[in-house]
Amino acid sequence: MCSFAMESILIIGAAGQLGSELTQELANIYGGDHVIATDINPEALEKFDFCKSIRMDVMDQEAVRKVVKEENVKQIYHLAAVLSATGEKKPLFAWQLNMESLLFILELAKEEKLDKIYWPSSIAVFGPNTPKINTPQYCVKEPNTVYGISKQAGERWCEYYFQKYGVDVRSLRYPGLIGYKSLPGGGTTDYAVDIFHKAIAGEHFVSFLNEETYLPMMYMPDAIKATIDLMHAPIEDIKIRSSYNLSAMSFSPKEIYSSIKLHYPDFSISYQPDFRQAIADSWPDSIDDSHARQDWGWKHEFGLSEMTADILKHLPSFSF
Ligand code: AKB
Repeated sequence: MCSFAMESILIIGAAGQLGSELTQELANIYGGDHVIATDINPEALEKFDFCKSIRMDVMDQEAVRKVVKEENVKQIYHLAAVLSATGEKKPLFAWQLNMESLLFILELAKEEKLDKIYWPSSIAVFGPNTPKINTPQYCVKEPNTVYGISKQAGERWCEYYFQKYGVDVRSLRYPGLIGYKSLPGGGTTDYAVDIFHKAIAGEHFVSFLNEETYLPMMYMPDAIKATIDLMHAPIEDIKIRSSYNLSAMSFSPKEIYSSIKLHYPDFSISYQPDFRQAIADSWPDSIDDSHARQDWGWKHEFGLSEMTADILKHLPSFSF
């Protein structure tokens, strides 16, 4: 008698900022029995009581291959990465983790004939010579962070595996992601999450970016919706196989502070730019995402004031 494991979706790096919320949404859609949350940190996996969870290091190729085969994995969301600020502190490690893991997952998808792969790219693929305002999909990209270089190279590999081997890999260039259900780690846009925690704790906020630094940003529910919409779009609608520009809003530390101050009038801020200022200065102020809107119907919901009101409504009673 032979038995077949039901088809599964594997999330690598599930305990991170994006993974925590995406895993929940995938379990809502497909059922917890079909979703496997994996992360290198075993304690962080405790929150995934609504789906399967396995402690797994993406650099342990045999372990990943074993899970894919034994659990009949058909789709992988590969979210594990070192982000921009941490990447500048550990450049060789960031390159190794970000690149080797992606290449391995693409190769595995080819060998095992997986249905679909999702891999996040970022606005970090752009650099100081990129047009800063309404940055187009196709333009000069000369990233000067290790994270950005790894995302740019990763995009080329994604397109290569699609064109040469037919691997259905899909990707979005996320702006800074802001949510209240999980904490980011090691990014340049993280200040826009930290600021809410300081506001509700009644504490002063010190911004590591100066007051006029505009960056593209997105509220997490929009990012989750974009990811699911992209992955559900018919294959013929996906015209870009590197990664899609994606946009919702753009603001500076001063503007998000003002938005929060409307709800918390005593909230105070000061500015002490550090090494992350140079990273932010090399990235676009705003993004043109018309290809995503045309090809698969992307539409964002939240702007700065809607996001601020929603976070300040939920964060005070949310426990990590
Ligand atoms: C970071 O700041 O490194 C990330 C990103 C924009 O990809 N949030």
